[in-house]
Parts: sequence; C-alpha cells; structure tokens
Amino acid sequence: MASGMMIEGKWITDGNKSDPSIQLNEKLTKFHDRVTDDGSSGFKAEAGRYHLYVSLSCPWAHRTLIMRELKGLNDAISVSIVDPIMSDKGWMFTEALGAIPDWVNHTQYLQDIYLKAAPNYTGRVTVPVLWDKETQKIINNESRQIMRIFDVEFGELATQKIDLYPCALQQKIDQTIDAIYLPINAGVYRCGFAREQVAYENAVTELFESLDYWETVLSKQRYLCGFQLTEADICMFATLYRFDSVYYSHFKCNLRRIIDYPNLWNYLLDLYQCPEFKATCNLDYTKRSYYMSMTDINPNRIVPKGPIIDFDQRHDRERFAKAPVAFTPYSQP
Ligand SMILES: N[C@@H](CCC(=O)N[C@@H](CS)C(=O)NCC(=O)O)C(=O)O
Repeated sequence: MASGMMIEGKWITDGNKSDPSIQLNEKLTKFHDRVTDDGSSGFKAEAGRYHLYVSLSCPWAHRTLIMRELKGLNDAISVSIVDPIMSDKGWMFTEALGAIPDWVNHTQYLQDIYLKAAPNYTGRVTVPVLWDKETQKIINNESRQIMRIFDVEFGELATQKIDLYPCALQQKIDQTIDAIYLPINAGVYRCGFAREQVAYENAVTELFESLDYWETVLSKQRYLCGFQLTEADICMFATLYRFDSVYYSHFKCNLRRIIDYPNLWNYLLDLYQCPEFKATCNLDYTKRSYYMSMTDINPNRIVPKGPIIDFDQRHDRERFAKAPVAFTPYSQP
C-alpha cells in the first residue's frame, strides 16, 4: 500500500511498492509520546483536544477506532478518515464515500500533518495518527500504543466504563497480542508482499499454524484471554474481518477461509455483532482500498464482487457465557 515516504521532509515515491518490512516493524513508527489522565506526560487527556487520523481499510488504524467506540470516546476524540485509494503522494483527504476530510488542519495529504509535526521528517507516512490540537504535534502513530492510551488514560472521559486491559489479565493480554502479531496480524502482509516462494511459504505456514492454534483455544472459551473481551480480541478482529474478502485472494492466504474454522468464524460474528465493532466496519471501502491501491499486486485495480458474507448471521458463542474454563498458556506450535 506504500507509494512513497519522506526523506528529510521531502516526499519520494519509492519504486519498491508493498515492501513487506513496512508492516513488520513496529519500530518504523517514530512518534511514541503518551497522553496521560493526569497530564504527567505533558499531554493531559482532555475532551476535544485530540484528533485521530485513520483509514477504514487499515487493520492497525481499525484497532484505534474500535477502542474509541468501545470506550464511548467519540465526542471526546474527533476523527478524519482518508480517501480509500492511496494517491501518488500517499494518503489523501477527500469527500469520497466513507472518508472524512481534515477539518482540523485543512490539509490535503497526510504527509502535510507529518510535516507540520516534523518539518524534516524521515520515514513512512502511516495511519493511525493521534494529533494534539493544542501543541500542534503528532503524539503517537503506533496503533497498539494509541489503543492502550484510549483504554487506560481516557477512563475519566469514557462514557462506557469498560476495561479492556484489566489488571488480572494484563500479562496474558500483552503475551497474546505479541503472539498473534507476527504470524497473523503482520503474517497476512508477509504472505501478500512476499517476493520469493520460500518467504511466502514460510509466512503462510506460520499463519495457518497460528490460526489452527487459536481455533482450538476458542473451542474452549469465548475470547482469546478467557471470558472477558480484551484488547487482544480487537487486534485479532481487525485481521479476521478482512480475511475472507481480502487476504484469502489478494494476499494468497488461501489454505482455508475463516468461515471454514467453526470457532474463529463464530467468534468473528460475535465480535462484529457488537454495535461498537460494527460501527467501525466498512467492507466496501476496505476492498476498494486494498484492491485499487496495491497496483503491484492487482495491476488492473479490479475490485472483486465476492465473496458474499453475512456477518449478521446467528453465532454460537453464547454457549460460553457462563462456563469457567481452564486456560492453557500459549506456546508457538
Ligand atoms: N506499526 C504501525 C503500522 C501502521 C501501518 O503500516 N499503516 C499502513 C496502512 S495499513 C500505512 O499507513 N501505510 C502507508 C505507508 O506505509 O506508506 C501501527 O501499528 O500503527
């Protein structure tokens, strides 16, 4: 999805589109400040002060949107949504279907936001971005950290008092987010962007071994870390939601579909049918973005009509509502 990057404040279009390392390295993001509820970080959690820049197709940005909804922070934290189609100058703001222009900084390209924050910026121009209207800075552009900030630091402003990082589960949640990151969340990109057969085969094998493992875990309990919805489920959902429509065909992740996994499939339906998850999903925008932006993988930019997926069909996850289940610690297969 990459079309270029900034070198010392200058945009360069990089020939090597869809570079697999992009998705693989959390270290590629450069802005890692924190907003804190007491302001000790220099950035206090305040309603109306922060703005989120996202794409609806990006699974990383999707995490931050779901957390914002689940915590009921929509009034406290405003949002702009880029045009689904990546331009030659990177992410762009338009009035396209599903997009919301940058009515905060009135920029046309996301790179302008990076330049406002760091005139000599060198690096990728990625979503999500958490912007501070008061200091005119990018606070953070790493989805996992932004998700955590919304969950932990905006508690006072949250209209929904839900805790997705409860004390008793914090170690397990971090372990689980780490465990699904490389083989699944980044794994689908490793498959899709692979340049050699062996790299693809390693990635696709690890991906499905990991999906097989979580299929087993979810045959014993409702969520990844037990009986309670946590941040780890948000991270898993963002990949599973796109899987059968995008990753299966576009990225050749085609040993099985998620619908072929009874527990992963019903788990996906269960999460999707939570209004806070559903409110952040736009499959049409997502498909246009992937199939029309990655011309090295899909040169004719044709957006497939199928598959026809009914995410509102009945699921069987209530069977877990009550029953306590022993949890076996995760170990790579
Ligand atoms: N590690 C970052 C990854 C963000 C990321 O890779 N976003 C992609 C969209 S899915 C992007 O904006 N790519 C544009 C580019 O790399 O030029 C995070 O989790 O926030």
